[in-house]
Amino acid sequence: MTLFGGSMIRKFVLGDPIETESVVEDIERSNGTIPYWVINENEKTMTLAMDKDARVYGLGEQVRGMNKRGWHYVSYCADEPHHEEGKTSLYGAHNFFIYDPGCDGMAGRFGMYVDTPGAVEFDIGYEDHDEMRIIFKDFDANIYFIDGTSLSDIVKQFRRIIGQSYIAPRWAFGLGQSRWSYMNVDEVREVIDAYEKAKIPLDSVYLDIDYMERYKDFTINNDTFSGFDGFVSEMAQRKIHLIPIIDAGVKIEEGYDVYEEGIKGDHFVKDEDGKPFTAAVWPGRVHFPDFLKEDTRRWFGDKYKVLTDMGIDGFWNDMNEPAIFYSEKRLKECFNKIDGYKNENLDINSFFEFQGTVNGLNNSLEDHKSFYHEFKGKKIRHDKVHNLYGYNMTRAAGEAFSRIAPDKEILMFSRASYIGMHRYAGIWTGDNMSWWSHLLLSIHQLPGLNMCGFLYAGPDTGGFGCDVTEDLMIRWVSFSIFTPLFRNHSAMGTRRQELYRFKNTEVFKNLVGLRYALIPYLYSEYVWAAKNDEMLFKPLCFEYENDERAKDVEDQLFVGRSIMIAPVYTQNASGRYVYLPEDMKMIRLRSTEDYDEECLDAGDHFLRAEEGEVLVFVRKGRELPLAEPVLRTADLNDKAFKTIKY
Ligand code: MIG
Repeated sequence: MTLFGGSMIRKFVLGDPIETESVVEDIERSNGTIPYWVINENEKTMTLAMDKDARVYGLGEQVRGMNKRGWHYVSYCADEPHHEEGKTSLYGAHNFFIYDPGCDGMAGRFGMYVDTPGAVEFDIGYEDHDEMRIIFKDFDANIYFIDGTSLSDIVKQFRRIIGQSYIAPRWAFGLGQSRWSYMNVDEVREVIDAYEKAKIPLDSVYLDIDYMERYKDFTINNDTFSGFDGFVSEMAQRKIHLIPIIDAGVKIEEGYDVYEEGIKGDHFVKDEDGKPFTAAVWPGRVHFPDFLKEDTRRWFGDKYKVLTDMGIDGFWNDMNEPAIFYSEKRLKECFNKIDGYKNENLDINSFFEFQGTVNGLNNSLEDHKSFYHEFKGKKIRHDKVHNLYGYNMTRAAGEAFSRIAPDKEILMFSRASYIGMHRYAGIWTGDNMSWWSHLLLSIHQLPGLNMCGFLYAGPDTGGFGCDVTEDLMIRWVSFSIFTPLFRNHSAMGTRRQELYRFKNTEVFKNLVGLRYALIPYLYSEYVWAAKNDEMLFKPLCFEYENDERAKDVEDQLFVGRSIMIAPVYTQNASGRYVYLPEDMKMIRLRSTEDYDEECLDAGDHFLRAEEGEVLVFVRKGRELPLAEPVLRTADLNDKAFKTIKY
């Protein structure tokens, strides 16, 4: 038990948990019982009676709204490109939530972190609206129970025990342009030229898998990206950072150093027979490094030096759930099964079975149960520690940076994550779609991520899958100018969405210009939040806990200590309803030069916000500084050239 500022953190232990190293503070185990919860060891469940008006916040990167009640969520890192409300898992496993009782609730307000590396389900009023139930696969977990005086205070206690969040360099707040993939140096140059011509600020260009030689990590395609280090310095001269992707799987290929060293050093996860487990991802057949092993982390982390030595100072780690297209073993089984169908007359049932055999190949739980890690000298089946994989891949790099590039500040974010990874990197929210509902989803996700320590975060702006439209891009950019990670990324085969390709480039120039003008405010609030275990994005009710109306507002956010935003996320809208929990000054920003201000009373308002107009609300006694817009973060002058006060 530890006492901190009047709150109390108690640690309870169920069974014999695998240590995840997500909590960095030593907290003595409590032998009492977990307040309010009923434990059923046979069913491997914990149950809480929920008050009628209780709300539950947290769980990080997940589907649905900010208040998580009314659905069930499974923590099991998933390569899931369909972020729909019927889903239960996305890429992260973030097992922290706050239970906020109604006014006359029986249980008090508390936060809880269920630290367990395998699958765990949070049924929050799904089976029974009045019950919350945590359903374990293995009944082994460290449970941290946090009493707190307020929602924000509970978050602060939790953040303190998991350690300080990663702080990204300031240039990482500049706009990043990405695409799967820019295929060669000329295509990258064209993108930057076009941004410059349109006078839209830009700080980085992302390199997706095609910069590599046949998708082999830490290699460069010498036909299309020849003279890579020279190219990196050419870009640096233009004040552009190149950010290559790194995938989890290592291609099996004689003569490829990473593969050969991995075999020699015994660095790969193993199948039942103790042989390196073989699966297929982009490079074809791969082995997966056993990131749970300390010396494997050291080895793989050191590999990033190949790129940092060439001047690279940003990375995104992908496919680290890990994503698996198929395993060698199950592919064989699948072919055998299909052989059996060959001369059959497929009826409707056998047809669907046939189809399912192939469709069920990727990311199958059966595969997760067929390979093993070595963790602190013990052999552990993958599914039991699945949620630690991407975390430890990213940690490998994070731990390496201080050895291999001690003078550099490095940007890094990952797709899969577990709490603990927030100390090494940020995350992006993966393969969303160019849908209005996904713009809203990204608004919903940020506070939950912040609660779990992931402050450097953001969605693929404009959407990854599907075809974007100009109005969606305008509205999405109008929101993303506030998120630490501000990256435009889209999938192969979708409509191109670099900002200069749209008709109204002036609007994008102004919006991204605003972003750059906001960076001094955003970055200092971000660093402050990281250093003080605070959230950068807060739902209204985290600031106004006694305001009943504020509790229902899930489409407005406080960003830092001075401002609130209210993004437009529906098509063909000329404005939106905004709830003000207190009197505020509204600024309707079109650019740093062109805006109107209006003081508004607390309460509900319908406010006009045309495409290209951003609504920002300044709190009483606070101010919003704006810097002079520039084309690169490196050229930012921190001295505010305008300050909007209320
Ligand atoms: O199987 O590298 O989420 O951002 O563009 C797809 C190609 C692999 C998934 C990532 C996405 C990236 C894509 N990757």
